[in-house]
Amino acid sequence: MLIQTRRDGFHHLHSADITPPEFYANRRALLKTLATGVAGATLASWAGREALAQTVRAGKLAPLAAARSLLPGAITMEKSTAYADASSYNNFYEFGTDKADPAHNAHTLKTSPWTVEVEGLVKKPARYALEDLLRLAPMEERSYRLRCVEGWSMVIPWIGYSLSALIKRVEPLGNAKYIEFVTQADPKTMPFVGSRVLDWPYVEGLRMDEAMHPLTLLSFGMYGEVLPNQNGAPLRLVVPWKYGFKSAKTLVKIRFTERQPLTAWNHAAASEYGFYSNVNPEVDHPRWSQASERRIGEDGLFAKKRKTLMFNGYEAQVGQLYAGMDLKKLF
Ligand SMILES: Nc1nc2c(c(=O)[nH]1)N[C@H]1C(S)=C(S)[C@@H](COP(=O)(O)O)O[C@H]1N2
Ligand SMILES: [Mo]
Repeated sequence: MLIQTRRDGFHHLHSADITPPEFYANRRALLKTLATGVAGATLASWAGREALAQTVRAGKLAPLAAARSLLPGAITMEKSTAYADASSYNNFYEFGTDKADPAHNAHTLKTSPWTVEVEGLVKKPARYALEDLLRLAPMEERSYRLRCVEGWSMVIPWIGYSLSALIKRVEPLGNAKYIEFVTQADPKTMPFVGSRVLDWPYVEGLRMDEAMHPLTLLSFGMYGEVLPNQNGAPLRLVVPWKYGFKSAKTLVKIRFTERQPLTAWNHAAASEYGFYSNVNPEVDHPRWSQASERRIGEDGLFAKKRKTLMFNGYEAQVGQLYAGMDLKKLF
């Protein structure tokens, strides 16, 4: 969800601005909201998403077998978000900026044949067919919290394996310090590629030790099936301790670099989206607090917001990666 500002173009619209109507305790506030064009359109799209959610069900895509992960921290005890919500409330700007757009539009994405190029500072650069990536390591099911920078969260049972399995296979050179993740940008199948929302392709990056951390997941599926297009088919990154935008969808290239790569959101608004973007309730976004979050599915009138946890609750697993760093400066 975006708003346009005078200064530097488009930005995430905070979830406080897209609150569903039953959140409004009094009618006057609701009517006032309806009177403004942007919020009015948002309410309409929210109703549309509710209708859409009724039609999205698990059990339609190819099953993807996986063993429950034994990795410490990989399976939260929290209840999974309903499949209908996880697959109809999405950020995937290549298919539009409304939360319902990806579920409506992403059917045009052609995910087969698919190849992923691994290049840059590695001993064994290679072009992998999706089929070979699917066989590269045993599939695990991991239930991760996903915290969007906009102030909402979900719990999603992903299927995949640690990105480290692929990294080890291609043997990074000593001077490889970062990895850049490049995603698909095909204007023929992705209707919003070419719009000026972001510079395409959508690119992300991780420091090598972050990429090598076992929790960093290369994901091919969710809820026992292959990924729906709107969630990043045929493969995506999932980095559970970082804001959701670090988890790049629909990967086509993985490049090993010496310098910190430029990333799409940092490039669009450097003061709002840093390279690290670790979930941190103590560092507010310049335009809103990050101290709490709304869990999707807990949208009822009396639903309480949840407190956002440091590193999204993964501090025991990943805190060491950032020892000695000033997390306010390196946000
Ligand atoms: N290629 C691409 N990847 C992307 C995005 C995007 O717009 N394009 N949005 C990001 C954001 S902001 C979030 S919150 C997550 C949402 O993932 P989900 O829709 O599977 O919950 O995907 C991330 N990955
Ligand atoms: Mo996000």
